[in-house]
Amino acid sequence: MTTHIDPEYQASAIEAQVQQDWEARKAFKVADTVEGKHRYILSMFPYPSGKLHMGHVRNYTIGDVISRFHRLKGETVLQPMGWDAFGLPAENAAIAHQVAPAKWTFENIAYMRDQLKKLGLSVDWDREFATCTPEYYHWEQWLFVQLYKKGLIYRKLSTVNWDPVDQTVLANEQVENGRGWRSGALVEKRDIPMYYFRITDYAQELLDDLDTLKDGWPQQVLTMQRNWIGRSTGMDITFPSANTEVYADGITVYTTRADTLMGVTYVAVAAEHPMALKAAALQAEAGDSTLAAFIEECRMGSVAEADLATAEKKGMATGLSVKHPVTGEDLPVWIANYVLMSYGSGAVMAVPAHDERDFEFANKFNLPITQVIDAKGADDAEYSATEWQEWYGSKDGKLVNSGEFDGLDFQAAFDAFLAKLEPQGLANAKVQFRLRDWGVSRQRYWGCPIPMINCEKCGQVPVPEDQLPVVLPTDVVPDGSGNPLNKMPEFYQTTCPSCGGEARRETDTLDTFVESSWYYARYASPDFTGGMVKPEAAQSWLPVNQYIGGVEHAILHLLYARFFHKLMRDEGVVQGNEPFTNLLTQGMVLADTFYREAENGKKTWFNPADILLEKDEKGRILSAKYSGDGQDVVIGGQEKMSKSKNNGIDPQAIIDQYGADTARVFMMFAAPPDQSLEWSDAGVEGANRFLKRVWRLAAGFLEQGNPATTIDTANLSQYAQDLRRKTHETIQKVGDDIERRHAFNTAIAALMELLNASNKFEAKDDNDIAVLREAITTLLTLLAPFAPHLSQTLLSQFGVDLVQVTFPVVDESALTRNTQTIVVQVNGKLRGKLEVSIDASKDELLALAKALPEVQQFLTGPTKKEIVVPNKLVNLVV
Ligand code: ANZ
Ligand code: ZN
Repeated sequence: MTTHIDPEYQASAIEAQVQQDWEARKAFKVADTVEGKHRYILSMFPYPSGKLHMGHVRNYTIGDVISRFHRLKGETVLQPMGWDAFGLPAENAAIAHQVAPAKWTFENIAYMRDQLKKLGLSVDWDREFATCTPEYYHWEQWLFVQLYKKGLIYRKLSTVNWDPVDQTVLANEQVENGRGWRSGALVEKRDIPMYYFRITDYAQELLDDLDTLKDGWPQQVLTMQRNWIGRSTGMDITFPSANTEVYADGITVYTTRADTLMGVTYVAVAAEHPMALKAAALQAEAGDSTLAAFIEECRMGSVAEADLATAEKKGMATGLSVKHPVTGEDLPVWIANYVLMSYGSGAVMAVPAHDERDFEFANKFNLPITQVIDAKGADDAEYSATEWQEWYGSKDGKLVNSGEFDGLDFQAAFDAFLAKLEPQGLANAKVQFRLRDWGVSRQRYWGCPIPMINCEKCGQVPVPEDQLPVVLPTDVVPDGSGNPLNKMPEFYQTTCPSCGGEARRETDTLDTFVESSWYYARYASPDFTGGMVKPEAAQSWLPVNQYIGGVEHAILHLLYARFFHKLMRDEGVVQGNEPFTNLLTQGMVLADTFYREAENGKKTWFNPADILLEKDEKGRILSAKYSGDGQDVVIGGQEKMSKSKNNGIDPQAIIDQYGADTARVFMMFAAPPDQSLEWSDAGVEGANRFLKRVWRLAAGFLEQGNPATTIDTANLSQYAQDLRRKTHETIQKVGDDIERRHAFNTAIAALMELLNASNKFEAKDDNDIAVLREAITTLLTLLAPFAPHLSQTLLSQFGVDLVQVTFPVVDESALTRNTQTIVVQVNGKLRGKLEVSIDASKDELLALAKALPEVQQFLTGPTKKEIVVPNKLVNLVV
């Protein structure tokens, strides 16, 4: 092995070469079926927005480090990559630049694929797919049809958030403060027919199975899922009508606080509630449209729950009344904007003394407030009918002002009211979920066509399986005026599969969360033409062993993917109950912010790349100047990299300047993966210096020839033993840090120590050379998951092929120390150190300590006390 090796590290040259080698050898290709130890590692796939950002780089580096580690461990690892390719940005780009969303998307994919390859990911690129291809969404449509036939998908006229600018329905979480998340337009309400997935049928199972994930998922994510599903046990209680001549039914409410029943002072209904509509109709007959106008007003604005809770309370009395189910007393019925039609029964029994929203409402409209729970938070805190206290809402208290029920606690009161009202048909216990069915229809072009046909005679008819996929035309440039499919008879004109008559194809497309709910399964056999997943492939690869992604997907994406796994299981497509055994949620990437503030308070943000920093000798920042004009800017502190603060750092620039290995090592070293990572130029330079030193060590060793490879362990010098021990301790630590703790930062720190120890080592004979060789090749192998290009290049000079090599094995005998370091103190002050045999006796230690010249000079008289702490220190008191 006398190939010449560059004495200095040249990242760009070696990275391109190594990547070509992987590609030529298909180094990371796996088969659809696998035997032996294997593992499926998946990082959340990217939306092809145009170019990679730092969050992507972090996400994919973490996944790659884990993948490469397990591959070193001799396992067959599937690490795939693909594209979440449908969605709004492509349409918005189309509107802005008159380019077809398909073209825009595929161009972005080509560019980003190249960027990902330059990162050096050990991905099986033969499995790549984009979700916007008919080969993929064909099977999504197939599942849709199966679920529709089973009744797990239904169509319902529903009130939705309508964004008048983006011309689309928004999910509740896309509404922020009553405005569309993208357009900022005031959201309106509309009634349109939509398809729904009956996810509520799976609510209990989605909740229960979280327990099976408790060892593999972050606690915080499990809690967020639990809260989102929101199981509550409560009671349905009926308040009979007091105006049976006009409204027979009475009002049924759902409550989780049946204990407060005697404190009900009015009943509130949603604007869409039948009683509200009846009252408006009665009034209209009398020529008054006040209620109707109010109902209309409530219909505008957001249906997002969070917004409703905080929005200004609006209300109007209906003029109708109901009877209290226990006392028979008349209670007024109000329309209130804080009551949701879609939750419970769209009506609440209002208990202003113990519910904050009712309290606010009652105070605003002068409705009575009756305290019925004595739940003092502070010992002598008094109930106030004008100012809300946190503890009013507490369940821990006894009933008061409740007649025969006084003194009961929450559970006893619940049981007592149920016992009284259930026989009269006025109450029953009920489990309720906060989770609602998932509306998936989008009035958008760039999405998966919903495989349904609307026939005037037959209604909604699923597209027959042999006519799937319904292909989305790709040469369309939307102009912003609604869904272009509605203007394309060649798309929507069809015949009814049922009666053969003229019919119209559904032009709505699916929520893009549908594609990302099952892509993980498709990767197991991405080319399969017979179904969603090839059975043997699903058997081999699923579930995903390790899933990695941002915590921003902790609720919806993960819930939908878990739901889909169960749907596919019940369809016989996959086995097992959960798609992702282990989940790692990576932290955010932060960077410094810099700005100037105009007189009117408007801030202009400057990108960190355009800022010149002046620092003192300790590295503290003294001032920051914009390179464009040399004038000062304000330092705004570290924030999440984002467009709004203009503090994004382009990963491409880092890769171009230092190479991918440096970017990877920096990212993994700067913080544990689940914590936020502060971007720093100094950190990047530090990572680069580390790699340069590794290179110099290895290149220097090779340059000297140094052929010896066999270690004669029986005849090692003390310092050679020390280096061997360091080598094997590092193997143990790095293995444990990566596999068990995902503590990549401390693994790299251990590698830095091994580098230092190797650098200090002076080989004096062949045995020493062999020990140093072992240290260097071990360092390179352990470094390979982080800096694979550098490792592969150097290892090949040692005759080792990274693609073939396995993780080094710890030699337990190398770990045992046969010497120990003993600190010697005189009167508690450090005066010397001993390097002695591990089995030195107490007397030997004392004798050796006293014999040290640097100690002797302080032993001015006979010792009064001699303290020996085994394996640690000797303290001589004079
Ligand atoms: C009386 C009561 C007294 C309530 C009290 C709360 C506190 P969770 O736990 O989230 O399921 N509610 C019921 N249906 C509603 C709707 N359609 N829109 C708005 N609010 C609704 O919430 C259940 C509680 O939310 C119910 O318990 C009801 O108010 C309200 F001191 O009933 B409660
Ligand atoms: Zn028909």
